[in-house]
Amino acid sequence: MAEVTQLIHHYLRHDKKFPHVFCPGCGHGIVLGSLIRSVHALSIAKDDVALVAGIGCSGRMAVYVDFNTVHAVHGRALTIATGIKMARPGMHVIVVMGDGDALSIGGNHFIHAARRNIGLTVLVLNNFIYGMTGGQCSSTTPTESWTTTSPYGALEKPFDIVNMATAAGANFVARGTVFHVKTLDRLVQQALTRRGFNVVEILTPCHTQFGRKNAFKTPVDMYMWLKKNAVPLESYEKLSPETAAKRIPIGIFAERDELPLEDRHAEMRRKLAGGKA
Ligand SMILES: Cc1ncc(C[n+]2csc(CCOP(=O)(O)OP(=O)(O)O)c2C)c(N)n1
Ligand code: SF4
Repeated sequence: MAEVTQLIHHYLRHDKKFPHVFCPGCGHGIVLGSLIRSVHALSIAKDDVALVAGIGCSGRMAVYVDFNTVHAVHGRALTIATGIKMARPGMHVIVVMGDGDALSIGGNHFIHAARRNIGLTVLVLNNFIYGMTGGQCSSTTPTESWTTTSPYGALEKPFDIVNMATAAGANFVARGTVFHVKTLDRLVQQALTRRGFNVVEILTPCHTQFGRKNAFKTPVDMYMWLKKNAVPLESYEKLSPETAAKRIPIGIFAERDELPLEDRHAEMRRKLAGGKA
């Protein structure tokens, strides 16, 4: 335990930025732990990491962790991360966003960053809601769920982040949860070692704004919900269509080796310089 605490202190701005804002039991803290463990396991130096986060509860991560950090404008984390990666292609540029940040206000940037296949590691913390601002519907709120802006049940169909990232051209696309922590660490580590646009959707339902009105009233109910409903892809594929419709597959959904944008850009510059650059 002491070792874990020491490790975490090495990576956090623990003397300045705490106490944190996460509600007790919120999965966002688990994602932060997974990110720290993954960076540590891969021996990536803190100075070689740029962490860009959007706005929202998830966005607070950039404030807490002692990398090079930007707490960006809502929905624009990917634009800032794109600039950093193009200027410093050797850096590990990690982007942390909520589902609102990534798929609602930032949805257009998300599909185009995937299309460009720029070398970013993107963690989308999908809590099905706008957590920080009081629990309004987001683009991933399941149909018929109750939220502050859908008091009679949401009418719209949610985006499937994995399908969208895969269709738009991302090199690596995975989904994990804050209940399946060892799997999550593995997925985040794989994403960090992949070139090109790599996305891990992380299911981390907001029990405060979403769960209380829907399927889980407490953090424990939320973790039990994830335990029951999130199924490894290999098992998911063997389920009957009726059961599969009620479950969410987790694991790796796309693995490609397309050249990242920054490499194609470097190659173009080399050609324009007559092969001398
Ligand atoms: C341009 C702009 N519009 C709206 C807001 C208000 N706002 C702050 S956080 C947020 C929602 C965040 O939701 P999400 O990205 O899903 O993150 P979560 O808080 O759920 O982790 C909104 C709408 C803002 N900060 N800036
Ligand atoms: S409001 Fe929801 S997402 Fe935000 S810290 Fe609380 S539980 Fe987590």
